[in-house]
Amino acid sequence: MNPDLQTSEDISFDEFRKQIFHDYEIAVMSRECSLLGRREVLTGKAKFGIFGDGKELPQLAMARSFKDGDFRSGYYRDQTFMMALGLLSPKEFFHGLYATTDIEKEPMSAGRQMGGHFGTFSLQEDGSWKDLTAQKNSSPDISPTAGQMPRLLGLALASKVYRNEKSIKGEKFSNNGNEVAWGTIGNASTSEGHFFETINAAGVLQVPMVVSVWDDAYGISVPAKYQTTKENISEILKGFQRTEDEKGYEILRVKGWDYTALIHAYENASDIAREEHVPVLIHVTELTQPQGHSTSGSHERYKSEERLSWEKETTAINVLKNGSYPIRSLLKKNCLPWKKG
Ligand SMILES: Cc1ncc(C[n+]2csc(CCOP(=O)(O)OP(=O)(O)O)c2C)c(N)n1
Ligand SMILES: [Mg+2]
Repeated sequence: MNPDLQTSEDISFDEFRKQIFHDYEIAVMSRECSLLGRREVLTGKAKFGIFGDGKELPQLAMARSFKDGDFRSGYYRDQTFMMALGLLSPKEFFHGLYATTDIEKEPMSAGRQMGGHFGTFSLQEDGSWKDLTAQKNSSPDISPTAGQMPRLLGLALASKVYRNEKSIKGEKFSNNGNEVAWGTIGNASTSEGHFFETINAAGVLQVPMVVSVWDDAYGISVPAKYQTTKENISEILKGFQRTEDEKGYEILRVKGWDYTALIHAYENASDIAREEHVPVLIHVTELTQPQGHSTSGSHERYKSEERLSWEKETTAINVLKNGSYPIRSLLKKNCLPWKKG
């Protein structure tokens, strides 16, 4: 194992429990922001909103494995991830929604970008570089779906170059190539050329990239059967899986409501990409979109009764609250810290 890598230490049961409560708190906070955000738009206080409800759980798992020096290149569903890293507060989230032009209040872009576009700064106010290895980085989202993918590839390639080309000093940009570039993309957007080109190129180049597909089986109102062959992106990318003899990808598939499996998948992906410089695809299935695609539509118009009631039962936070061991037993044993009695 590479000695420069930060290793995850064993933690006590109490610490473990604290982390789960913390995740739950972030998930609930993020969900409440989504619910209130839609209300703000539909009552005329903001023009348009697109939120991360239904996609909370995998983002909490991704945030746990995201280390200083890493980069995100993702899309508009990732508010929970940004909140989990402490890079977005509810107040800032709403300033983004209202397009407040004060950079102190709306630190992503001072209202220049649409809400839900999450960036961090690489430069100090005087124009000099910040130490990017000492902070968590996010390259700001762009509106064309899958447009984040070529940039993701470039970020991952940079780490590979820094590790292998000894004449280049990493300084403020890389710690010997031990960074991971984390991408997120919606299931429908995997139909775009940029996605396939990036997947292929990263497999050829063997770069430290982890791509997560948030799969809620829809792209706006269009169900997966009209978007994706076999309705299953990890199934059709199987040929990219590395073998004993051939380089390729590690492909993981995990259900978006399975908190413990998600945490394991992300820890695994982080180690593989960071240490071996092998790209990883995590296909997160069975995600929901409880309020529909954006404030411009009503998903009740295009989802079946069965789908809508399944989404109600399955939505990530319900699962975190009532769901599988050990979360259920932890929550039974100890009332939630912010709900005394
Ligand atoms: C290149 C491009 N085409 C179309 C759109 C319009 N558009 C925005 S989001 C979206 C659907 C994306 O669905 P998916 O990738 O599954 O993500 P989800 O919103 O379901 O999380 C579309 C078609 C766009 N922004 N960019
Ligand atoms: Mg989708």
